[in-house]
Amino acid sequence: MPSLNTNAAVISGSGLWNPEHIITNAELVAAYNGWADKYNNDHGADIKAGKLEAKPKSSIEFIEKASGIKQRFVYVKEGILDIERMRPVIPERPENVISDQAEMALHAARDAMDAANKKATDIDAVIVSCAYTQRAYPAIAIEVQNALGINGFGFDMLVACSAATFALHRAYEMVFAGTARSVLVINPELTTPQINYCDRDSHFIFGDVATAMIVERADACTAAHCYDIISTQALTQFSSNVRSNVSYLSRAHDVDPFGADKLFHQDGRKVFKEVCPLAEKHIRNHVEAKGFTVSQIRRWWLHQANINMNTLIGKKLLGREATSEEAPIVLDRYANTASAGSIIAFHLYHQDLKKGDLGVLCSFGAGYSIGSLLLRKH
Ligand code: CO8
Repeated sequence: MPSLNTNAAVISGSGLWNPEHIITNAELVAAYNGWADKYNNDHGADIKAGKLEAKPKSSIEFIEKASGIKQRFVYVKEGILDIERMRPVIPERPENVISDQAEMALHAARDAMDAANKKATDIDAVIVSCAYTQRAYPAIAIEVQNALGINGFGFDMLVACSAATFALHRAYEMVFAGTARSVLVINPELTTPQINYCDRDSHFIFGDVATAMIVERADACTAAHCYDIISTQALTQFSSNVRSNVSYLSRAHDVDPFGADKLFHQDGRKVFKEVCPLAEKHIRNHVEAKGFTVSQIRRWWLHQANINMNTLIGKKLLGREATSEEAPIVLDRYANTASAGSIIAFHLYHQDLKKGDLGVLCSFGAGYSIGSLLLRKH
């Protein structure tokens, strides 16, 4: 590794890959309601006797109004809409075949490397960071590193909604410290296997996608669009209001490894109420600590969990509603993609900024966790 003496780090490229399959709200609601009807019919006697609660119906109007989501990309569509199954069919691959998440990651990684004009030999580290990895080891990052022919090292990290921003923080610190010239950060968010498609409150929330970014030394950057990382800021505060108990311990606990509590579940109302003020305060503190005001921020690449959350945070920050140009929304097309949402927003809406324009990239959600980066077009 060469000895490095610069501390300026930039984001020099981003990448995005989405699966080819889409599920609309109408398709999802029809499947859920079909399943609920069957459940209520099959358990009619117990429901009548008060031993079981009837399953309530979902609605397209509710989903769109409560979340802003209109459709989601899914890695595999087969099985999700089958009322006898209600989960995707993803055949297990043999150990000598690339894993699903590494394959998703590679698509986004190549896109980001192209945007940054970087070859495998320019990169010293790979971080795969997302809400779940499909196995404990070997790291998905090392599999991707191997597939791309990158020297150096790779590791996986999990921080739910803030996996992408927290990984960018680590990449920034590695470049800053001189332990890597260039870091490839990838977020293969394969969320659909963890969704309870029989839960009306959460069946519509998530989609699958992969995003990637290159963080490198400013003096090595040759990209057309490059962003100085002015600073990073992170906050975590423990909460079980968004939780998944999926665990290798289930085998020892003698519990159902696929029980409802092992899948994504949340108290969405509480998350909304508690996270919005936390995120607003965090972002304002971050911007002002660096001597700027929020009115100087040209673009907000915010976490994409719920449109009403983003509208409220925008209003709290600016004292008015942010325009779609200032704070772009992608969750209507992509749904909540765990940590990838703010990276998708950046990827699709960054090229129009002018030299010197400021932007904030910020995630907020499970943990709770909030991660922000203050960026300036180079
Ligand atoms: N159709 C019709 N009615 C419904 C439905 C539905 N599908 N779902 C709920 N309702 C009903 C409720 O039962 C309730 O009825 P009642 O008033 O009779 O009790 C009524 O509608 C209103 O329900 P809510 O108060 O729950 O509705 P909200 O307006 O709060 O909207 C949301 C629900 C959309 C869940 C909203 O609260 C929200 O988005 N909150 C924020 C959630 C959030 O940001 N969570 C963080 C997500 S975590 C993350 O981003 C990454 C985690 C890791 C990835 C995991 C991958 C699997």
